[in-house]
Amino acid sequence: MNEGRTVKVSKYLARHLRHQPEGIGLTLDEGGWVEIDTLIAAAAAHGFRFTREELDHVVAVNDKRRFAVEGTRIRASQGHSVAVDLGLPPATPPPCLYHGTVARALASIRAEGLRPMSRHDVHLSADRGTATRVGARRGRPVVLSVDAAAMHRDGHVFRVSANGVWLTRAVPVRYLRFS
Ligand code: HQG
Repeated sequence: MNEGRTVKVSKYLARHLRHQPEGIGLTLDEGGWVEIDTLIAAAAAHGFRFTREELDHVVAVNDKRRFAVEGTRIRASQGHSVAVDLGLPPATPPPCLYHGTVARALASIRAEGLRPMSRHDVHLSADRGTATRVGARRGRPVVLSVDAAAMHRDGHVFRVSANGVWLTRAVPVRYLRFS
């Protein structure tokens, strides 16, 4: 399976497992899971064919381990805009987490802190490098530091996805460092 095909199948899976399952007539269960056979059949019925072997390859080689397979089912590990409950337990974050963004978002972030925008949660990274890559998707990256220790102490709930993304509902501006 070549790189282009892998990316194409991965993007298709991300779109339908996170954002638009109904676009191909799929219903995710409340944990975000769907039967792999059902997914493959729904995609084929809507003009996009891939095999179980291709799906397994995409899941295995995905750079961010975006997808989790459990038995006969698959789900996206994070990043949803549709309502799902990933069932992740609250976790204690490292003292400092990072968020990658771009300069044009800063005025609004300074005013209202980090918000989940179209997703469920604000996505935070444990290392600067990952946050830099996240920000770079939108332009020249700006990395903000989050005082996760103080947030945790103050009762804000953190969870960590199966692929190591730290999730929290919002980050009030007092916990952000902009330098
Ligand atoms: C910004 C990718 C204005 C925020 C990545 C970001 C990640 C605000 C954008 C995952 C704001 C939301 C998520 C505020 C936040 N005012 N802008 N108050 N609060 N923003 O895509 O974190 O490749 O929903 O800085 O690797 O960029 O899809 O979030 O620029 O893990 O697997 O609003 O998506 O993963 O954008 O990325 P997103 P994100 P995948």
